[in-house]
Amino acid sequence: MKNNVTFTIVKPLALKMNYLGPILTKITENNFKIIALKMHYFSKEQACSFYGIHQGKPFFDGLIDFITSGPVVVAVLEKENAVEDYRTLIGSTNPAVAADGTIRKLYGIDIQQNAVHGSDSNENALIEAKFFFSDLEFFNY
Ligand code: IDP
Ligand code: MG
Repeated sequence: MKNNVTFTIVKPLALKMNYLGPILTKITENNFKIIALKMHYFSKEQACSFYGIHQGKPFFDGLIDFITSGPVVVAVLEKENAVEDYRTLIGSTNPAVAADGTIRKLYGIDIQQNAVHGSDSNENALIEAKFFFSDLEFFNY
C-alpha cells in the first residue's frame, strides 16, 4: 500500500439522503477497489484533528459542525494513480462548478455539504487511511 491508494469519506448529508449506494457504485464502476470500509461518527476532537490544516479559515467551524452532524462512511480505495484519479472522479470542491458526471456534481448540495472527501496527495492518503484503520483492517482479495 503506497502510491496506489486514496482515502474517502462519504459525508453526513450524503448518507442521510441515501446516496451511499450510488456513490459506492460510481467508485467501483470507475475501477477503484475498496480495500477498507466502515461507518464512523466523528467526535469534535477527531474532526478538528482530521481537518486541522483548515483551522483558522472562515469555513472551519461550519465544517466541524457539519462533519460531526451524523455518521459518515470512511473507505480506502486502491487503483493505479488513485489520488489523482479519485480527485477527477469527485470533481471540484464546489458542486456548482464541478464537472458533469462527477460525484460532487451528482450528489453534492453546496460547497460545504459536497458529498465526499478525497485525499489530495499520496502522503495524506496514507495518513488519513491510518487515522481510521489499523493494519489489520486493510484487505487484499
Ligand atoms: P477539498 O475537499 O476539495 O479538498 P478543501 O479546501 O480541502 O477542499 O476543504 C475541505 C472541506 O471543507 C471541503 O470539502 C468542504 O466540505 C469544506 N469547505 C471548503 N471550502 C469551503 C467554503 O468556502 N465554504 C464552506 N465549506 C468549505
Ligand atoms: Mg482537501
